[in-house]
Amino acid sequence: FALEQDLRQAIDRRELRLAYQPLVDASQGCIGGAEALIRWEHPTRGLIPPAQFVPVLESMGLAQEIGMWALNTALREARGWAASDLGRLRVAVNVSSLQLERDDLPQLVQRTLESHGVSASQLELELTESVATSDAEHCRGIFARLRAMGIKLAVDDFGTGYSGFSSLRTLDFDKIKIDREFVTDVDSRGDSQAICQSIIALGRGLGIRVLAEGVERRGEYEWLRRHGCHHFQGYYFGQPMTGEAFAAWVRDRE
Ligand code: G
Ligand code: G
Ligand code: MN
Ligand code: NA
Repeated sequence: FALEQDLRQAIDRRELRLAYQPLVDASQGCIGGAEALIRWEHPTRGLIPPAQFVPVLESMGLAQEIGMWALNTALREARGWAASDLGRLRVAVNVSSLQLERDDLPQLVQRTLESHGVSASQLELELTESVATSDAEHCRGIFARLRAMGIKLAVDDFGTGYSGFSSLRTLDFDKIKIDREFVTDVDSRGDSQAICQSIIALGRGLGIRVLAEGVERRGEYEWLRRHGCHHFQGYYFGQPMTGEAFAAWVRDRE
Protein backbone atom coordinates (compact mmCIF):
# COMPACT_ATOMS: atom_id res chain seq x y z
CA PHE A 1 0.00 0.00 0.00
CA ALA A 2 1.67 3.20 -1.24
CA LEU A 3 0.18 5.41 1.46
CA GLU A 4 1.87 3.30 4.14
CA GLN A 5 5.30 3.77 2.64
CA ASP A 6 4.70 7.50 2.32
CA LEU A 7 3.45 7.72 5.91
CA ARG A 8 6.60 6.14 7.31
CA GLN A 9 8.59 8.84 5.54
CA ALA A 10 6.06 11.56 6.45
CA ILE A 11 7.03 11.35 10.09
CA ASP A 12 10.77 11.55 9.41
CA ARG A 13 10.31 14.29 6.83
CA ARG A 14 8.14 16.32 9.17
CA GLU A 15 5.20 16.47 6.79
CA LEU A 16 2.69 16.10 9.62
CA ARG A 17 1.43 19.29 11.23
CA LEU A 18 -1.20 20.38 13.69
CA ALA A 19 -3.83 22.96 12.80
CA TYR A 20 -5.60 24.85 15.59
CA GLN A 21 -9.30 25.67 15.54
CA PRO A 22 -10.76 28.20 18.00
CA LEU A 23 -12.98 27.03 20.89
CA VAL A 24 -15.45 29.72 21.88
CA ASP A 25 -17.10 30.06 25.30
CA ALA A 26 -20.71 31.27 25.58
CA SER A 27 -19.83 34.01 28.05
CA GLN A 28 -19.30 37.10 25.83
CA GLY A 29 -18.02 34.91 23.02
CA CYS A 30 -14.64 34.57 24.76
CA ILE A 31 -11.91 32.45 23.18
CA GLY A 32 -11.32 29.49 25.46
CA GLY A 33 -8.57 27.87 23.46
CA ALA A 34 -8.13 25.66 20.42
CA GLU A 35 -8.51 22.07 19.24
CA ALA A 36 -5.38 20.63 17.64
CA LEU A 37 -6.19 18.79 14.41
CA ILE A 38 -3.62 16.70 12.57
CA ARG A 39 -2.76 17.51 8.94
CA TRP A 40 -0.59 15.77 6.38
CA GLU A 41 1.03 17.93 3.74
CA HIS A 42 1.95 15.28 1.16
CA PRO A 43 4.76 16.39 -1.20
CA THR A 44 2.85 15.46 -4.37
CA ARG A 45 -0.74 14.71 -3.36
CA GLY A 46 -1.18 17.90 -1.34
CA LEU A 47 -3.15 18.09 1.88
CA ILE A 48 -4.55 14.70 2.93
CA PRO A 49 -7.45 14.75 5.42
CA PRO A 50 -7.04 12.81 8.70
CA ALA A 51 -9.94 10.47 7.93
CA GLN A 52 -7.80 9.09 5.08
CA PHE A 53 -4.55 8.55 6.94
CA VAL A 54 -5.18 8.29 10.70
CA PRO A 55 -6.79 4.83 10.33
CA VAL A 56 -3.79 3.76 8.20
CA LEU A 57 -1.35 5.03 10.85
CA GLU A 58 -3.26 3.07 13.45
CA SER A 59 -3.25 -0.12 11.40
CA MET A 60 0.52 0.31 11.07
CA GLY A 61 0.82 0.27 14.86
CA LEU A 62 1.76 3.94 15.03
CA ALA A 63 -1.15 5.17 17.18
CA GLN A 64 1.06 5.64 20.26
CA GLU A 65 3.86 7.34 18.42
CA ILE A 66 1.61 9.78 16.57
CA GLY A 67 -0.49 10.36 19.67
CA MET A 68 2.57 11.38 21.66
CA TRP A 69 3.85 13.48 18.77
CA ALA A 70 0.50 15.35 18.68
CA LEU A 71 0.50 15.87 22.46
CA ASN A 72 4.07 17.15 22.43
CA THR A 73 3.48 19.49 19.51
CA ALA A 74 0.23 20.88 20.93
CA LEU A 75 1.71 21.47 24.40
CA ARG A 76 4.75 23.21 22.94
CA GLU A 77 2.33 25.53 21.12
CA ALA A 78 0.24 26.08 24.27
CA ARG A 79 3.40 26.92 26.19
CA GLY A 80 4.08 29.64 23.62
CA TRP A 81 0.61 31.10 24.10
CA ALA A 82 1.02 31.17 27.88
CA ALA A 83 4.48 32.74 27.60
CA SER A 84 3.26 35.52 25.30
CA ASP A 85 0.48 37.94 26.10
CA LEU A 86 -2.29 35.52 25.16
CA GLY A 87 -2.98 34.29 28.67
CA ARG A 88 -4.35 30.93 29.64
CA LEU A 89 -5.78 29.26 26.60
CA ARG A 90 -6.74 25.59 26.70
CA VAL A 91 -5.53 23.16 24.07
CA ALA A 92 -7.67 20.15 23.14
CA VAL A 93 -5.88 17.08 21.76
CA ASN A 94 -7.57 14.09 20.11
CA VAL A 95 -6.72 10.74 21.66
CA SER A 96 -7.24 7.45 19.83
CA SER A 97 -8.89 4.62 21.74
CA LEU A 98 -5.73 2.61 20.99
CA GLN A 99 -3.71 5.00 23.17
CA LEU A 100 -5.86 4.04 26.15
CA GLU A 101 -4.69 0.46 25.87
CA ARG A 102 -1.45 1.51 27.53
CA ASP A 103 -1.48 1.57 31.29
CA ASP A 104 1.12 4.30 31.43
CA LEU A 105 -0.82 6.90 29.40
CA PRO A 106 -1.36 9.14 32.47
CA GLN A 107 2.37 9.07 33.32
CA LEU A 108 3.30 9.84 29.71
CA VAL A 109 0.89 12.79 29.68
CA GLN A 110 2.22 14.01 33.04
CA ARG A 111 5.80 13.87 31.84
CA THR A 112 4.92 15.74 28.65
CA LEU A 113 3.11 18.47 30.60
CA GLU A 114 6.11 18.85 32.89
CA SER A 115 8.62 18.94 30.07
CA HIS A 116 6.75 21.88 28.52
CA GLY A 117 5.88 23.55 31.80
CA VAL A 118 2.18 23.54 30.95
CA SER A 119 -0.44 23.18 33.67
CA ALA A 120 -2.78 20.17 33.46
CA SER A 121 -5.75 22.53 33.64
CA GLN A 122 -4.78 23.87 30.21
CA LEU A 123 -5.09 20.45 28.59
CA GLU A 124 -8.24 18.79 27.36
CA LEU A 125 -8.28 15.31 25.84
CA GLU A 126 -10.96 14.37 23.29
CA LEU A 127 -12.08 10.78 23.00
CA THR A 128 -14.88 9.13 21.08
CA GLU A 129 -17.56 7.06 22.75
CA SER A 130 -16.03 3.90 21.37
CA VAL A 131 -13.34 3.96 24.09
CA ALA A 132 -15.73 2.53 26.65
CA THR A 133 -16.72 -0.45 24.53
CA SER A 134 -13.29 -2.04 24.68
CA ASP A 135 -12.51 -2.54 28.37
CA ALA A 136 -14.65 -0.36 30.61
CA GLU A 137 -12.85 -1.17 33.88
CA HIS A 138 -9.44 -0.45 32.43
CA CYS A 139 -10.66 2.81 30.81
CA ARG A 140 -12.24 3.88 34.08
CA GLY A 141 -8.90 3.56 35.83
CA ILE A 142 -7.09 5.58 33.17
CA PHE A 143 -9.80 8.26 33.22
CA ALA A 144 -9.70 8.55 37.00
CA ARG A 145 -5.94 9.09 36.95
CA LEU A 146 -6.10 11.69 34.17
CA ARG A 147 -8.88 13.58 35.95
CA ALA A 148 -7.02 13.45 39.26
CA MET A 149 -4.16 15.22 37.47
CA GLY A 150 -6.58 18.04 36.58
CA ILE A 151 -6.99 17.25 32.88
CA LYS A 152 -10.40 17.75 31.29
CA LEU A 153 -11.91 14.92 29.27
CA ALA A 154 -14.32 15.48 26.38
CA VAL A 155 -16.46 12.95 24.53
CA ASP A 156 -16.11 13.75 20.81
CA ASP A 157 -18.66 13.29 17.99
CA PHE A 158 -21.42 12.67 20.51
CA GLY A 159 -24.60 11.17 19.11
CA THR A 160 -22.94 9.28 16.25
CA GLY A 161 -21.33 5.87 16.13
CA TYR A 162 -22.15 2.84 18.17
CA SER A 163 -22.62 3.62 21.81
CA GLY A 164 -25.50 5.53 23.27
CA PHE A 165 -25.44 6.81 26.80
CA SER A 166 -23.54 4.02 28.49
CA SER A 167 -20.13 5.70 28.18
CA LEU A 168 -21.48 8.71 30.11
CA ARG A 169 -22.35 6.44 33.00
CA THR A 170 -19.18 4.39 33.08
CA LEU A 171 -16.73 7.23 32.42
CA ASP A 172 -16.51 10.68 34.00
CA PHE A 173 -16.45 13.19 31.18
CA ASP A 174 -16.21 16.96 31.66
CA LYS A 175 -17.55 17.89 28.27
CA ILE A 176 -19.84 16.57 25.53
CA LYS A 177 -19.11 17.65 21.95
CA ILE A 178 -22.30 17.49 19.86
CA ASP A 179 -21.44 16.14 16.43
CA ARG A 180 -21.62 18.57 13.52
CA GLU A 181 -24.34 16.40 11.94
CA PHE A 182 -26.87 17.72 14.49
CA VAL A 183 -25.61 21.30 14.48
CA THR A 184 -25.97 21.95 10.74
CA ASP A 185 -29.20 23.96 10.19
CA VAL A 186 -30.27 23.51 13.82
CA ASP A 187 -31.99 26.90 13.56
CA SER A 188 -34.44 25.52 10.99
CA ARG A 189 -34.56 21.73 11.35
CA GLY A 190 -37.00 20.37 13.91
CA ASP A 191 -35.28 17.00 14.22
CA SER A 192 -31.87 18.58 14.91
CA GLN A 193 -33.48 20.93 17.43
CA ALA A 194 -34.98 18.00 19.34
CA ILE A 195 -31.61 16.22 19.37
CA CYS A 196 -29.55 19.27 20.41
CA GLN A 197 -32.04 20.21 23.12
CA SER A 198 -31.87 16.68 24.52
CA ILE A 199 -28.08 16.64 24.54
CA ILE A 200 -27.96 20.05 26.27
CA ALA A 201 -30.51 18.82 28.85
CA LEU A 202 -28.47 15.64 29.28
CA GLY A 203 -25.37 17.72 29.95
CA ARG A 204 -27.20 19.80 32.55
CA GLY A 205 -28.59 16.70 34.22
CA LEU A 206 -25.16 15.13 34.46
CA GLY A 207 -23.31 18.34 35.28
CA ILE A 208 -21.30 18.13 32.05
CA ARG A 209 -20.64 21.11 29.81
CA VAL A 210 -21.78 20.94 26.19
CA LEU A 211 -19.98 22.15 23.04
CA ALA A 212 -21.52 22.38 19.57
CA GLU A 213 -19.17 21.41 16.72
CA GLY A 214 -19.33 22.63 13.14
CA VAL A 215 -21.15 25.91 13.74
CA GLU A 216 -21.05 27.62 10.34
CA ARG A 217 -23.70 30.34 10.59
CA ARG A 218 -24.80 33.02 13.01
CA GLY A 219 -28.33 31.57 13.09
CA GLU A 220 -27.03 28.22 14.32
CA TYR A 221 -24.86 29.93 16.96
CA GLU A 222 -27.72 32.07 18.24
CA TRP A 223 -30.17 29.19 18.41
CA LEU A 224 -27.67 27.06 20.36
CA ARG A 225 -26.72 29.86 22.73
CA ARG A 226 -30.38 30.64 23.40
CA HIS A 227 -30.93 26.98 24.25
CA GLY A 228 -28.12 26.87 26.80
CA CYS A 229 -25.14 25.46 24.91
CA HIS A 230 -21.89 26.41 26.72
CA HIS A 231 -19.19 26.20 24.06
CA PHE A 232 -18.91 26.48 20.29
CA GLN A 233 -16.55 25.56 17.48
CA GLY A 234 -16.85 25.92 13.73
CA TYR A 235 -16.10 27.89 10.59
CA TYR A 236 -18.43 30.68 11.77
CA PHE A 237 -15.77 31.56 14.37
CA GLY A 238 -12.61 30.27 12.74
CA GLN A 239 -11.18 27.55 10.52
CA PRO A 240 -8.37 25.28 11.67
CA MET A 241 -5.15 27.34 11.17
CA THR A 242 -1.44 27.28 11.96
CA GLY A 243 -0.46 27.96 15.56
CA GLU A 244 1.00 31.29 14.52
CA ALA A 245 -2.20 32.29 12.70
CA PHE A 246 -4.25 31.26 15.73
CA ALA A 247 -2.19 33.47 18.04
CA ALA A 248 -2.62 36.41 15.63
CA TRP A 249 -6.33 35.66 15.35
CA VAL A 250 -6.77 35.80 19.14
CA ARG A 251 -4.87 39.10 19.32
CA ASP A 252 -7.03 40.58 16.55
CA ARG A 253 -10.20 39.83 18.46
CA GLU A 254 -9.08 41.50 21.64
O1 G B 1 -9.62 18.05 10.72
P1 G B 1 -10.77 17.14 10.40
O2 G B 1 -12.14 17.72 10.65
O3 G B 1 -10.73 16.61 9.01
O4 G B 1 -10.57 15.87 11.37
C1 G B 1 -11.22 14.68 11.11
C2 G B 1 -11.06 13.73 12.26
O5 G B 1 -9.70 13.37 12.50
C3 G B 1 -11.56 14.36 13.55
O6 G B 1 -12.79 13.74 13.86
C4 G B 1 -10.54 14.04 14.58
O7 G B 1 -11.14 13.31 15.65
C5 G B 1 -9.49 13.22 13.87
N1 G B 1 -8.18 13.73 14.30
C6 G B 1 -7.71 14.97 14.08
N2 G B 1 -6.50 15.12 14.65
C7 G B 1 -6.22 13.94 15.28
C8 G B 1 -5.12 13.48 16.07
O8 G B 1 -4.15 14.18 16.36
N3 G B 1 -5.20 12.20 16.53
C9 G B 1 -6.27 11.39 16.27
N4 G B 1 -6.29 10.16 16.76
N5 G B 1 -7.32 11.79 15.54
C10 G B 1 -7.31 13.05 15.04
O1 G C 1 -12.33 15.86 16.25
P1 G C 1 -13.36 15.95 15.18
O2 G C 1 -13.53 14.73 14.36
O3 G C 1 -14.68 16.39 15.67
O4 G C 1 -12.82 17.09 14.22
C1 G C 1 -13.59 18.12 13.76
C2 G C 1 -13.55 18.16 12.25
O5 G C 1 -14.56 19.03 11.77
C3 G C 1 -12.22 18.68 11.71
O6 G C 1 -11.86 17.91 10.62
C4 G C 1 -12.55 20.10 11.25
O7 G C 1 -11.76 20.50 10.15
C5 G C 1 -14.02 19.99 10.88
N1 G C 1 -14.75 21.22 11.10
C6 G C 1 -14.58 22.10 12.10
N2 G C 1 -15.48 23.11 12.01
C7 G C 1 -16.24 22.84 10.93
C8 G C 1 -17.34 23.51 10.34
O8 G C 1 -17.83 24.56 10.78
N3 G C 1 -17.86 22.94 9.22
C9 G C 1 -17.38 21.78 8.69
N4 G C 1 -17.97 21.31 7.60
N5 G C 1 -16.35 21.13 9.24
C10 G C 1 -15.78 21.64 10.34
MN1 MN D 1 -12.13 16.33 18.15
NA1 NA E 1 -15.94 15.79 16.61
